[in-house]
Amino acid sequence: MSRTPVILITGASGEIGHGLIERLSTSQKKPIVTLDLAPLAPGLSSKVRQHYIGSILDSTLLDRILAEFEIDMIFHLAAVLSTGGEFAPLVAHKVNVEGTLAMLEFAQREGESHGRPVVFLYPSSIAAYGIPNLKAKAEAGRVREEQFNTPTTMYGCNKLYGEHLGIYYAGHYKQLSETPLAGKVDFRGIRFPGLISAITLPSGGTSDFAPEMIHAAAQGKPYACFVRPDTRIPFMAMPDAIEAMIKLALADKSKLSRHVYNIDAFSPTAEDVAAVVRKAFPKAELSTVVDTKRQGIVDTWPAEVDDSTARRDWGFEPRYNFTKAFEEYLIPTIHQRY
Ligand code: AKB
Repeated sequence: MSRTPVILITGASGEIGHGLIERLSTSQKKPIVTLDLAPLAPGLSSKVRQHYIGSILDSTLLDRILAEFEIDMIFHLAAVLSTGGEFAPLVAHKVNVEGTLAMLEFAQREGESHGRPVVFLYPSSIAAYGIPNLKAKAEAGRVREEQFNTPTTMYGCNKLYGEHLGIYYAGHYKQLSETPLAGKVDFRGIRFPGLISAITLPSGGTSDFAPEMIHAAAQGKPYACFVRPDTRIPFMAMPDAIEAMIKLALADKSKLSRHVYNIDAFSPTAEDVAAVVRKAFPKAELSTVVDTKRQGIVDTWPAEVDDSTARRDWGFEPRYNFTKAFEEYLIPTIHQRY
């Protein structure tokens, strides 16, 4: 019996999965199969061929998926984020490293079985960077992919290592065996900035202060921001993150000069975000109560990254700058939500 070719999304019930399923279900002909420990959000089940509830570490479940479907493309979103990972580092390692390894091995096997490489889209993160102090952060400018690769969180270490595992699977897998096995995984990664969605809220991240501030204000709830007002890291509106993932996944491989790319959109301070939130929601009750530990994490992340290679190789171009993200996406969409 022939298997149906599909796109597989792991961690599909998380904040990126929501928009990715919506977008892929309208733009791609191929059916979508999803996997997560949790059910899909209401309204999404009808957009996927099948949702599996289970773990990326369950090899029996992965075998079941392979028996039924031919996987052409994987969006491997499942991860424990940077704050969550500091509370449970071993769990983060298991999910982020062992889980990624299991999915790469899965992609490798699948690529071998149908004779062409499986595109493996891997969301990495600005957490892969670790700038030693605020002076160095201020002087760093737009940080390039190969600079400051010294993360300080378990999640950052896991993401950086996940990138290296992907590159290994793409180019060097079992390099001493007689039959060449490398190249059956077409690994493509993006180092995402903090993401801000009008629809979903992240959980367990350290860039969460911006989306939390906006969603709290929209619901009329008070919010105490856990970082200093002058804290600056890169952010991006969720629709641009989703477009970028799809664009890189579909990009002509011959144009890609690297496996992992920075992308950037805007870099407001926490105070800049608070100011537009106050303007949009004049009754917003925003304050600051610095959590020195989480502050310490974002202080190691760059204020801006250099995404010129993504722009050149596969035409990355965000639609939303800071003003547009709020005026044209976040505020109007969030008003409909609450
Ligand atoms: C986090 O804060 O952990 C994530 C990220 C920047 O990757 N949002």
